[in-house]
Amino acid sequence: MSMYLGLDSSTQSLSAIVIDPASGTIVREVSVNFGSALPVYASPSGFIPGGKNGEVHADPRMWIEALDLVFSKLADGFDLGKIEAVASSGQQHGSVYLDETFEQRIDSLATGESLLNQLAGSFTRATAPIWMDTSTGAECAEIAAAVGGNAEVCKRSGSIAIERFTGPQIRRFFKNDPAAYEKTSLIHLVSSFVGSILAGKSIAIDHGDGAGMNLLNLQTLDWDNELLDATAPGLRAKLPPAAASATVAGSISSYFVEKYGMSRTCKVVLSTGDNPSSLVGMGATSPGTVVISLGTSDTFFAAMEKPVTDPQGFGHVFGNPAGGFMSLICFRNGSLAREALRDELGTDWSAFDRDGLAKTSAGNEGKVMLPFFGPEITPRRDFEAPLRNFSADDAAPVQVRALLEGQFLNMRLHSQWIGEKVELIRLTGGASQNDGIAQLVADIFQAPVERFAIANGAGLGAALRAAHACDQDLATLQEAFCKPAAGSRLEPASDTAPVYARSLEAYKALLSA
Ligand code: ADP
Ligand code: XUL
Repeated sequence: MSMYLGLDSSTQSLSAIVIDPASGTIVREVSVNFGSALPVYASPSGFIPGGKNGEVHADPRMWIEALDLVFSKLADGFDLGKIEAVASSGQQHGSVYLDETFEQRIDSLATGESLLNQLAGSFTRATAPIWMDTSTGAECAEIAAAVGGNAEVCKRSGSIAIERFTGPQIRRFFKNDPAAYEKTSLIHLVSSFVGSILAGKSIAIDHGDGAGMNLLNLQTLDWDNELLDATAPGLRAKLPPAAASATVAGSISSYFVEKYGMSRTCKVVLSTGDNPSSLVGMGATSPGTVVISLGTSDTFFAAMEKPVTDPQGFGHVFGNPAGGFMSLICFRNGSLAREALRDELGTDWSAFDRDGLAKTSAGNEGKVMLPFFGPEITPRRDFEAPLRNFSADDAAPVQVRALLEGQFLNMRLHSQWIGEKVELIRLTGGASQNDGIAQLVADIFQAPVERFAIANGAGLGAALRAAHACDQDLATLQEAFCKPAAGSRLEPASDTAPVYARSLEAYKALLSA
């Protein structure tokens, strides 16, 4: 007994991690890749390709089918009866639209039938908009105008009206298909949708993921009446309540007991978004430790005690599942830009590594680049060629250093609104394995960098939250599970501090040029 299950329904896959706090080990990890395991949905990367006008949607039936698949894999040769609690994490902002039969269906699931067959009839919107969707520019403007401007939306919800956030997506649905909106009796986020199926009843939306909707008031931690009215009529009645992430929603549905051998007493803890969940899984739930994820895009997130908002409107505030709040800033030009320059120069990642970077020195002799190879959201820029204060014909090592320094100076500049000192950086994502890039991050932020062996911080965070909700001490759990890989820690070179203070000024000058 006393093992804990964490699920993570991400863009491309549904994964599961089982932890055993007594031995401090991960005892089981399985994953279902939507594209390869469920080709019938024709979504090789987890969404329906070719959406028009910025639409990026996924078929929610794919997520349901994956849930049965992941439990089959988990139960194969493993006694799921040992699991005391389960929690889920999900890609943020995506929304699922359900009719009045949904709650009754999840409450009476027959084990002889699949989840898909029993739940497929409950959608009022065939597809679910996900976080990559940019189709709601008009709706964002309408919501902002209705409540008195974006500064007001940001003050209330922690973010200005953002295209991918759930409120603007709901408004677009209401405008485009009012009859289907009317028929919708329940709207869930991806995370709370999965959690509801597990619990056999509609569960609340937690403050972590709920804050990514442009609907949650960060002061009252309830849905904001003005934002609800600005979004769509009768919306409060269609939303589950908002609640603290650590809430136990109930026990597992008998479907999972009878079909997969879960214990009848297994608790279901509220779900949260993948970024709040990663904050837990990366051991960063207290201010001072920052997580920088270098994936397709780069993200920067950290715990904060009070909900301080970004006066420029680029950053977001979400709930911290361990209590309090967290910042999140997304930089679209992450690996996308690094790959673009690598390919343009006809080089490989070695040019970005320690030896490649050693051909130039910190500060790049004042040569600075705005690292935007495509549209950027932090700061907002339409597509333009990267802007340099030096020649585009300079040697490859100069270009590489200029790009990397530009990326992390941009990150340092646009995270200053958080107002917390960066004491320690936990680096994750594909590019974090690159020692040259990791050292540059340490130098530009003047803070040590640690890297983790675990790739799925969100899934681990979910499992840790499940254990925490069963009265296990979170700090002790994080000490046992959130350990940096041996030899992965890098210290900042202190002699680069004044160099990067000057570079930051040069970067700001180029940005406002
Ligand atoms: P995501 O989860 O967003 O799909 P990952 O965190 O898996 O992304 O990161 C994948 C990215 O990591 C790749 O697109 C690649 O650009 C980058 N990457 C992988 N290895 C290296 C390396 N050695 N140096 C720099 N970038 C790398
Ligand atoms: C955060 C965001 C993404 C998704 C995808 O605002 O849109 O990080 O959570 O995982």
